[in-house]
Amino acid sequence: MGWERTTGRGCGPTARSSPTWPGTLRRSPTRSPSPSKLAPNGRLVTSNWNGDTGSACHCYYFPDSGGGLGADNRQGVWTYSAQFTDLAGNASPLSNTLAITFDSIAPVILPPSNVVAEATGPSGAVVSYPPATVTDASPTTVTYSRASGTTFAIGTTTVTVGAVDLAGNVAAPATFTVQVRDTTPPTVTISAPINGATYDIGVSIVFSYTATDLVGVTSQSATLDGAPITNGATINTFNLAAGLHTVTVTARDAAGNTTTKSSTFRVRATPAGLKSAVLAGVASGKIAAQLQSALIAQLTMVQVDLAAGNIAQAKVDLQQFINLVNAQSGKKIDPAYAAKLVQWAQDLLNSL
Ligand SMILES: [Ca+2]
Ligand SMILES: [Ca+2]
Repeated sequence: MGWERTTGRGCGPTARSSPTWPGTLRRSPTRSPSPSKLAPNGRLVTSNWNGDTGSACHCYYFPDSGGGLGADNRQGVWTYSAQFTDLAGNASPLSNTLAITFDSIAPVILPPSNVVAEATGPSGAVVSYPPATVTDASPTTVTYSRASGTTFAIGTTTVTVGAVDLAGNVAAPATFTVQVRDTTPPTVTISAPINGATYDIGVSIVFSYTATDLVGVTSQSATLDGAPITNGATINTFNLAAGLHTVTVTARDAAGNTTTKSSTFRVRATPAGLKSAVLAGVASGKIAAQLQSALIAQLTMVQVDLAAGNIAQAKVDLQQFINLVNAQSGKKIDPAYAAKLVQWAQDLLNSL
């Protein structure tokens, strides 16, 4: 029955007066008693339960809310008392009462919905989820194989929910999943060359970019006008024709998210830039030294014209520079270098 007495030895075998209930009923930690030991309201349930020779313990139960009691209808709260009868037939008063909840039905778990979270770092993300809904007539203890508010790795983790009620009935476990994924592409920032900027010839640009990702960049590459270039490489504008040029950076994370970012810049010679090209050409032997002063003087005239706001004369003087270079192409100026000088100067002329 799950009853115990806490003190005393119960009624003795030779008592002649009404025995006294020896103790206080208290609840056993076990689950509901066997239905076979239950009987209708007020009837004897068992006897000699304490084993004392010649004594009898009559245990009665009294439903607290009426109604019958049987194997199929024994869930709920019931109130019990005990009574002793000795060999002389003397009955003790009914003992104190004890309410017991009969519960043989396991809790039912409704797990929370599956959770999808965005990774916040290489280790995944801290994910919180709502509690499961657990239904039972009595209080329950609910457990989770992975606690809410902890770090879940990238990928899919199955969380198992368990529950047990006060009577020890164990619920069928339920599961839900926590998926941590990376859908955020890397962030690419190109600091040089500056998108939309114009660079004079002779200027060196240190190609510089950063590629970052919350989870991690797994690959990155860059091109200048379609040709591979590495981060930190120096872009020598002497090697670039006048006009627009583009650097493109592509970065990828482990999840395959890809970011492509470009910076388009313009190379346009100034008269000062053309002067530096002349000096570089002389220094490298692509322009005969005796031509240097004439070419530089012509470009100085262009500078003076522009400083005076005389655009028309600047165009005339710049055209004369072009004519001079063309006339010496293949003679005192290397033909390929002459072509570059002309292209730079013509672009400047067209812009005036
Ligand atoms: Ca239950
Ligand atoms: Ca990412």
